Amino acid sequence: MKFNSNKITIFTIAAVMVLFIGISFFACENFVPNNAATALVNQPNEALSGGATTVFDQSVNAFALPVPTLSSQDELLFFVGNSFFNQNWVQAPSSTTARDGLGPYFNAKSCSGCHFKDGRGQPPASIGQLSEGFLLRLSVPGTDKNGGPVGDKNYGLQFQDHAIDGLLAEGIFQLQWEEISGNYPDGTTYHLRKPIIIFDKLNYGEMSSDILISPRVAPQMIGLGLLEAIDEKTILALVDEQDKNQDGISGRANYVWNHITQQQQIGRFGWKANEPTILQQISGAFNGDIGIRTQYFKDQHILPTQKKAATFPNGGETEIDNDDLEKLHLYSATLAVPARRDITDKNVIAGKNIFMALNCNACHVDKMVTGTHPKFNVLSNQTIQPFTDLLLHDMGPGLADNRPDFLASGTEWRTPPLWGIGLFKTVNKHTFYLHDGRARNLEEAILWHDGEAANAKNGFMQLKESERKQLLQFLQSL
Ligand code: HEC
Ligand code: HEC
Ligand SMILES: [Ca+2]
Ligand SMILES: [Ca+2]
Ligand SMILES: [Ca+2]
Repeated sequence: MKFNSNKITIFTIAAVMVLFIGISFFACENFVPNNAATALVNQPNEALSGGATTVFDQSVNAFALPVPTLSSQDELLFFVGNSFFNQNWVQAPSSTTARDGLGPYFNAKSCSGCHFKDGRGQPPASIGQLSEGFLLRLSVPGTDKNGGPVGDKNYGLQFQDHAIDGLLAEGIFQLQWEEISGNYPDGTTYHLRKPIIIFDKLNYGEMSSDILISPRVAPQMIGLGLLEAIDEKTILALVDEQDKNQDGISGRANYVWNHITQQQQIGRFGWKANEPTILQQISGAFNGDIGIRTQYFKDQHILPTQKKAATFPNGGETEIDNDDLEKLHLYSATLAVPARRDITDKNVIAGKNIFMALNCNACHVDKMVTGTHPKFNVLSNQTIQPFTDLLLHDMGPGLADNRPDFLASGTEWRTPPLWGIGLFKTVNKHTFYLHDGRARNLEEAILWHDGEAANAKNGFMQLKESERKQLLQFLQSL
């Protein structure tokens, strides 16, 4: 393996050390960059990505299982929550009042319509195809009174491409793809693609000329309660806003508005860490994605140009009651993380060494210990391998959506957890990665890294082809 210079290696070691002070010291022991052959042996519990909450299913249901340590009572609630996740909401009025109130504007009729099999969504393949877990966030420049984005006057904060019978959807969009090619230093060619969003139809007037659009796919639902159980101070210990250790990486936390508690709070969920809690994320999803009102979000967001929508019947002031919302909350927090596979394969082990040596784990942090989960105690005190720091990083202009979201700038994204990414193909029958699904495989996902991750990307490009393969094999084992 080639390295840019010894300096980078030293910085890397320093980075790893700084990152893990306050958490633990084991990462340094792992770190044997120049001798892949003798390097890292697997740690005890290497396969247990979710600690004692890990499950061992590698099938199409790998993301759909409850943590095995749930009490039998909570397991029952989990399965009721599961039915709320899967059920299609219908237009009011309906004889099935327990699930009416869809819309008036919406993106999908159920959570699982986007988070299919609790897995990863994908961008629409062709015009006219229903998007499976893909949506467009919208805003205009500026911030609202809580520091969040400001909606477009005719289309709000999200483009809803469906509406109930009798109303026009907000419109139709399609993606076109710009192809980009490049070469590795060894001469091998690679190809990338970048989406261009085209609105074929806008049914409620013009969009602002300074509209900001952020395309996003639905993330996999696993391990979310574990991420919520990480203490704030554990996350903040990873912040290096001034890049004091000079490794080029300066992660910072997003702070977002918690509508439920009415205060600023560290953001953890969403592609820009734009949501503070699972409860708010799922209530927001009901409201924005399906048009279902909860105790927390009662506004139907009917804009002045959409007044006709207000004349249609709705499912009541709240369209799902709080008891049922809490079951979905438990469900969303306790979907288990599947165990790693092939951990004794020598290529996988070599790939992990390369991952550490390239400092990928400065952002994709390989080990953390959860604190106390305020609600679901089985998630507390777990040693987990999430491969995220939950922080925002400037990823360069290529990935930028140029749409700020609370403190996240137009070029910043939250490091996504890498646990489970090798199973997308099994669970969701595709291998699209990154916030908008532009990467067609893991290799393309790495090649899009830039900005704070430029060193890591350049290090990857300078690897021998066989070493690149080993790194990808390691990622497949997650
Ligand atoms: C139209 C597709 C769609 C529907 C329907 C949908 N989601 Fe999502 N979901 C997304 C997208 C896209 C994101 C990423 C949002 C962002 O970055 O702002 C997301 C994010 C999430 C997250 C945060 C995951 C993470 O890793 O940060 C949770 C939890 C979630 N959704 C739960 C739900 C639940 C529960 C429902 C049903 C009430 C639901 N979603 C309905 C598309 C959808
Ligand atoms: C500076 C922080 C940083 C470093 C260093 C970094 N990444 Fe990432 N990584 C990110 C962020 C942020 C994203 C999400 C970007 C997006 O979706 O636009 C990401 C996305 C990914 C994804 C796609 C995940 C998904 O769920 O779609 C993979 C795979 C990945 N990184 C692997 C790596 C590897 C391998 C390395 C080392 C060669 C690396 N990363 C180094 C921050 C980093
Ligand atoms: Ca409704
Ligand atoms: Ca809208
Ligand atoms: Ca740094």
